[in-house]
Amino acid sequence: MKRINDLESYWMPFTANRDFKKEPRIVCSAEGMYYKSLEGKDILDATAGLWCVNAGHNRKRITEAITEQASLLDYAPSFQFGHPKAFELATRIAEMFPEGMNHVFFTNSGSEAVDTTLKIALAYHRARGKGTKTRLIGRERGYHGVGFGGISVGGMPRNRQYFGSLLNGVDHMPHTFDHERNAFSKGEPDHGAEIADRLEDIIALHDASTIAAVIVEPMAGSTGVLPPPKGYLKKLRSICTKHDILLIFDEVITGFGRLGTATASDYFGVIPDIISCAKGITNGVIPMGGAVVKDEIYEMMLDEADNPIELFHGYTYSGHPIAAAAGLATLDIYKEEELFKRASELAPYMESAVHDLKDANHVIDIRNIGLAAAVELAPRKEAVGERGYELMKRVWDKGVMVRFTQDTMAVTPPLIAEKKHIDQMFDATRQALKEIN
Ligand code: PXG
Repeated sequence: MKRINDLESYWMPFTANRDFKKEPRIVCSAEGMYYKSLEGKDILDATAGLWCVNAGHNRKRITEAITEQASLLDYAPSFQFGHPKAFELATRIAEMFPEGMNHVFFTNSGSEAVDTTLKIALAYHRARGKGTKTRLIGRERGYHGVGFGGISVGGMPRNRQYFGSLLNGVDHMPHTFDHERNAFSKGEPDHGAEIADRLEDIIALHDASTIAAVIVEPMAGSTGVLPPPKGYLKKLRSICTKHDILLIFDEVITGFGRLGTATASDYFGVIPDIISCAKGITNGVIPMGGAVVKDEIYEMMLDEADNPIELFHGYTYSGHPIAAAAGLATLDIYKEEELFKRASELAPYMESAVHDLKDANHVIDIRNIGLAAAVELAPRKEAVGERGYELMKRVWDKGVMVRFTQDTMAVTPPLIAEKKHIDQMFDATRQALKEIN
């Protein structure tokens, strides 16, 4: 018989399983800004789960909504049938997202949302008689989830190198990180708008008639919080428009308030053609994602379809009733508590608190935008990521959960955070930095 506390059977994602299972970090409950660990210790959530628990933990309104929904309608198929809450949630998202983007295709995760955006882009061009437009352009250091589409357009080497040849017909723009010119920038860095022009080189190489879409995170999150250089996204937008290429913003992290606005598109004043979203859509309580498209795309697909079913795509759980109920309750909270505004009001405080770490041990760069901040450490010689991993464990021992990608720490608290929580996060980090070599 298995022991209850046997940790072996669960193969944990994106985790050093051996190391974790020797020294597990397990949480058993959560409330507001805090988790409770297995040992009964309060752990401050400086990562909003994995960038998803934007309204904080255990919100009664959401838990009640899902309980009620489960006993009313537990499941309904979304192919050829419907249920009210999926329609209602799509309408509510459309109201919140940029003007003219009024159609939502539901998925169950960010990875599926991204793959959905790419498939819509291909099918759209084909429907309008431009079926040669099939190439997809991503960006170095981009993270678009872990589906084959997402890792193909993504630019995180380790997420790609183990998995064969991926999709063909994909190219990548250069990333926008420029340590020399932009280290310790606050908000959008001053230098690098011209990096967008490299897209013109890629178009010149392949010809616009072969390119369907460009996909970027408006703020690159997973790679370590890289806000776009000033003017960069506007340039991407105009190059895509000029060449009849769809622009996709992957807003899985930035959607629903991370930058203090409903979307990053809003924040930067740049409207893409398709947006992928997930995470904050349900406050992380039930898995859900979506692809939100411009009206022209939806209408073109419906007008030009060669079959009554206009898009041969969908998931068993697209628009799941319990996820939809969680989504509606979540959007109610965002609205009533004005959490996006609250995030934008707290952002300057977090900016100054994180930049106070400038002189701490090992720190080589600090970046921030909205309620997202990164502290980058110098890697140890021939052991990239080791120092970051050690710091993450130390900070956990001090009662704070932070997230590391290699040697870059990301702090992305729930939008309900208060100044005292921000202080606690960075005090713990400062202390831990003193303790590691
Ligand atoms: N796109 C973006 C921009 C993301 O950040 C995904 C797609 C995939 O979403 P799913 O729901 O399939 O995981 C993501 C996910 C981190 C971290 O530490 C970030 C993500 C997931 C896990 C960890 O930065 N983002």
